[in-house]
Amino acid sequence: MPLGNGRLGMTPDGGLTNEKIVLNDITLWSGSEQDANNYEAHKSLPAIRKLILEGKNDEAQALVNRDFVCKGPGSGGAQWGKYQTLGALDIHYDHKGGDAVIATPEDYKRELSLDSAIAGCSYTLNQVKYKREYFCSFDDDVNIIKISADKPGMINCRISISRPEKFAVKTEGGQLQMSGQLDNGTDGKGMQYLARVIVKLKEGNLSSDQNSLIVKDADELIIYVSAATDFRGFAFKEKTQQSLSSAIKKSYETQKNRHVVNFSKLFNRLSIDLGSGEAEERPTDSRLAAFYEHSESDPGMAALFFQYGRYLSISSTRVGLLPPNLQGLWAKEINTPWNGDYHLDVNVQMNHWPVEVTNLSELNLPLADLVKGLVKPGERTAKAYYNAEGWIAHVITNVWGFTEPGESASWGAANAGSGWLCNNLWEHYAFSMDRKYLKEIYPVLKGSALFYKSAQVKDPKTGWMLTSPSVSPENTFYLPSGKTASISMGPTIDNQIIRELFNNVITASTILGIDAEFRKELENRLKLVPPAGVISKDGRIREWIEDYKETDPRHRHISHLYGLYPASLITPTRTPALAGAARKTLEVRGDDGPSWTIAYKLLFWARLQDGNRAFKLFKELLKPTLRLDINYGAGGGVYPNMLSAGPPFQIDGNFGATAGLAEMLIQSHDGFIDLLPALPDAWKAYGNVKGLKARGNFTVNMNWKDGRITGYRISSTTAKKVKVKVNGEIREIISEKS
Ligand code: FUC
Repeated sequence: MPLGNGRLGMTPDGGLTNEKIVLNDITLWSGSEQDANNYEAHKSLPAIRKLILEGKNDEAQALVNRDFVCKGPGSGGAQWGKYQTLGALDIHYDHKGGDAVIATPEDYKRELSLDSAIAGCSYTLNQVKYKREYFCSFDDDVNIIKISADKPGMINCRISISRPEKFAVKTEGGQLQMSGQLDNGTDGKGMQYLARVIVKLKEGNLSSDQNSLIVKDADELIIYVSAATDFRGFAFKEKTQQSLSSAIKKSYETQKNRHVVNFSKLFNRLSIDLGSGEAEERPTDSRLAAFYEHSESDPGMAALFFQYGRYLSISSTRVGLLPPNLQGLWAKEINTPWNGDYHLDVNVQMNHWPVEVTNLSELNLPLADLVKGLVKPGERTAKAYYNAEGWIAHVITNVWGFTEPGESASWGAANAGSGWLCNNLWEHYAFSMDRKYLKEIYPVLKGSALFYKSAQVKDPKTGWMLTSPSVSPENTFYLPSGKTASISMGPTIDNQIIRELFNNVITASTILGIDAEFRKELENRLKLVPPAGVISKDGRIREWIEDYKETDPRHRHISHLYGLYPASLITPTRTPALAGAARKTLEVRGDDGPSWTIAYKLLFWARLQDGNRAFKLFKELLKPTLRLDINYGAGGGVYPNMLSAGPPFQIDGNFGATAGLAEMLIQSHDGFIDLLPALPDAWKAYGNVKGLKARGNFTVNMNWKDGRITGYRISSTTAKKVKVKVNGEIREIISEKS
């Protein structure tokens, strides 16, 4: 049951006698800032580019691997770091009567309330009803666990805290503390952290030994856990004590009420009802199993998964801090898969796709902050490798501002990272219309555009200006010689990103009334940027500028459809031929893959306005699985707690699906608000949604019956003209003032 308040996370497992509660802090990273730029790299650039032009991409790739990757071990190194679990709280319960004689509890139940962000666990043992309640408080910024029983003196337990490495535990004046310092990859003196645990008892006794707090014969127990790190110089020792002191002064009910009030301010902005069915009464694991077989009889599942995604967004990030990483906030290990980092070739972007349209706009800001921090190091990288102006980030980053190429050419040389991030930054403006924000991010967008503009080179064959060297994220192709390579010039995604970014910078500079000259330069350059898509011999969108065949036709990345989503360069109405080629591309790629891939395909089909196909992808995404291996191929799904399984656990599948479900209900990228653009048969009968957002800062409520809109309301802070497509007809209306 993942809980979080945007900084602290807690995942209780509901163990009967031994409960493990995984703890997290979104800032807890090993590693440290480094300069892994190869400042000589640009000297190899002419040779690399020449080999690519000669069709010797494999030789170019060897050169990239030699001279054009980051210095040192890159993401495999200790300095690069990892997002890690903070540790775990272990509670050993001693149920009176002796656990040994108890076979199974009665009425064992665990629950997670999405609209209050509180988890629960209850059961009856030896005629005593026990209840546990957990939340990561949005009030005092501490984790709280309340354990009670319906008979006095029944709470007996030992509470300890640990992590797999780099920790020391002590008890002091009734407080249990765990502290430590992670490896920074240089002198070992990396990030410091501290977790404090205190308890409040009703009746009973508290004692402690060196490593644990021991509770005897209490009627009720409340555990408070505060934790923090020294990330960005945070006064973690003082702050953790202050939050505890503040929390303990309040009654449990007051704390809980304030928690719910604060959380609800975000969560309650949107409500969704897609109809209900009997399946809702089932426990989640059995409901998931049934959904995969009979999805049409459980329309509420999509609403649940959608709201779960919103719940996870609110729980895993907060304004002023860090964006959700590959595990959101809920890593349970030290060696987190893929370092639990920020992958820039789809994953961190996907994590943010739902936030605007589902009315959680400010949750995009931590990503914008992260990106602002990449500009300075990215300028060094642009110079070192491309002798170019502006800034670039390649495929992966961490909290230490890594922008260098990755350690291997096949994936590490992608040029798309920084430009793709700029899409997220732009979308926050497109939805919020916040001019002040636009002014703030303009230098970031401009710097990114400047990089591409100054790094592009002319392809003598076509006359187009292209990135070189680059890769289409993580994919490989056959050269005519039969050899394989990943390095090429101007992969389609780069061209789409550049087209979109230049247009956004042109629009932004016009709105802000600045940089007329640079705007002109971009306008001119745009004439030399390849179109949004080129159709291959077999009717698909080409992934590369040449009509190469990919080595894996079912490859998980479908980067060349970037123009379909998140960009809106390809649409069924404006570019029907390209939309058709996008369909064909998706047919060949197939519907399976790691969960994020399935979610992305759901989004693509929603943009192609095929509701039933999008729904099929949703069903695929909800395939129950317990797999934990690192998967690059087929087999994505969800775990019984509905966290997305790549496998392993990777939260982008949850967020991508939430964005996809929203995209089935509303779209606003084509100059008008489209209500129900991709409604599947499964949701036709009835629906009611309140609080969706559309570009232009509109809030949309609507309901429908038998596939037709029966009522809608579009509001905005000031009444203004807006086009809306309702039941197939576009009309212009004046929005209501909200
Ligand atoms: C990219 C994807 C993988 C995985 C990883 C975190 O490398 O290709 O499937 O999602 O990011």
